[in-house]
Amino acid sequence: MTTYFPNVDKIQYEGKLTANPFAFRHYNADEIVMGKSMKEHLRFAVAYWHTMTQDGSDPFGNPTNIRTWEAETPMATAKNRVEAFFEILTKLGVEYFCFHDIDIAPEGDSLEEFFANIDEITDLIKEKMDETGIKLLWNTANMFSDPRFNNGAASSNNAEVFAYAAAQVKKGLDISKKLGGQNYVFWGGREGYESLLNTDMKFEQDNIARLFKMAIAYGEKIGHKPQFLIEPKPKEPSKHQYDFDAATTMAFIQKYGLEGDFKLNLEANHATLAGHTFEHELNVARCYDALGSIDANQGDTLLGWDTDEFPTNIYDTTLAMYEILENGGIAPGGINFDSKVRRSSFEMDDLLLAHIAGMDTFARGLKAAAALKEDRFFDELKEKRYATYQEGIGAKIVADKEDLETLTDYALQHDDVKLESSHLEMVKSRLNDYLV
Ligand SMILES: [Mn+2]
Repeated sequence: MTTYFPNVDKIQYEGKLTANPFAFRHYNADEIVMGKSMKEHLRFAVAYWHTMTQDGSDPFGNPTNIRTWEAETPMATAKNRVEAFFEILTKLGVEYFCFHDIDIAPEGDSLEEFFANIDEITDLIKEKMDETGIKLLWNTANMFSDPRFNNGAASSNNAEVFAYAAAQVKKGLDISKKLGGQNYVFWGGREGYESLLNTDMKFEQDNIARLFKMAIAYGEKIGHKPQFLIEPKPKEPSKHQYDFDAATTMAFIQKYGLEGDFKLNLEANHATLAGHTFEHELNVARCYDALGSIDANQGDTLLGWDTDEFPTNIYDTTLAMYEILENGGIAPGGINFDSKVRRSSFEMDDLLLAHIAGMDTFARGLKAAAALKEDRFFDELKEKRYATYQEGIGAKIVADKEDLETLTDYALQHDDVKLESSHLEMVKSRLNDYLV
């Protein structure tokens, strides 16, 4: 059997003192944290697009990545990629993966040829899944790269584009059923507008909801209902994307009555592009019981675009994992590395090193978040901060027993309000103790 990573065996946990770069220093799959194994908490997934098809090119430079799976024809390359991908998953001990339709199979010269290529490649993927026990976290249709999606997919001004997108979604659900996909994602990169001068925003959003309802109906028809997820992003490639952030997307989901079928797939770098922290977006989703899955990566605060870097910031992963613990876990979603190696990390083995870094960073985040939860660090802070609602007038307010008149009577007799300091600097300093 061909191996694409001949120098690396299965990655093992060796503890933080190891000098072996091909070892986990913090991620110990079977270690129990708060009653569950780390792998059950984290449900890691590898993203086909960044890991298998990203070539290291940028708007100013040619591809840099050395990829030994490149072959004579696009189909031969696609088949090699399946082999290499499952070698990566197996060596990392990652049990889930995600892909867009165009990542796995060449588009060919027609939609019919594209679908035939998808059928052939998903047969291979299914064999590998059966052989290894690795599962499909989610798949999606790429409805943004081809020039036909210039003006959107479901939100396009051209009905033939809508039909084409619908065909891709149908195929996506067919292969989700074939591979036992647990979730199905919609990311509307081109679902937005360039100028309101020629855009009917309401019409376009109605059409996006139409496509989503068709997806729900088709899932019911074929007896396969993955958790549907919408992935918010504020901009890039569109100037203004309709699924701007978690709150905007929840308004959309509620407006069109999609709450029973749709949750959110939240990405760290999309959160920061929207001017939020990642934990803010996760918390918003939790407020609506709509935290579905996450795309793990990080942006660069010095850059205004979506850099999709592997997560290495333990502060961020700790606060993200805290939200996930508060959510009671992320299943049937997972932690998908929507992350790409930097242009200068062009060797094959960098793909493994980058995932090891990301997995270790999330493992550290999990451990720190579990300690925060076990110590009731945030619970005690918040209990104290909202204590005035536990008794007296506060308890009556939250029991809905007061009104503007009764509260006016109360305030007239209690107008000497005393506040307590938040001591926020001390809180942040104590939080640091959990990270190191
Ligand atoms: Mn991104």
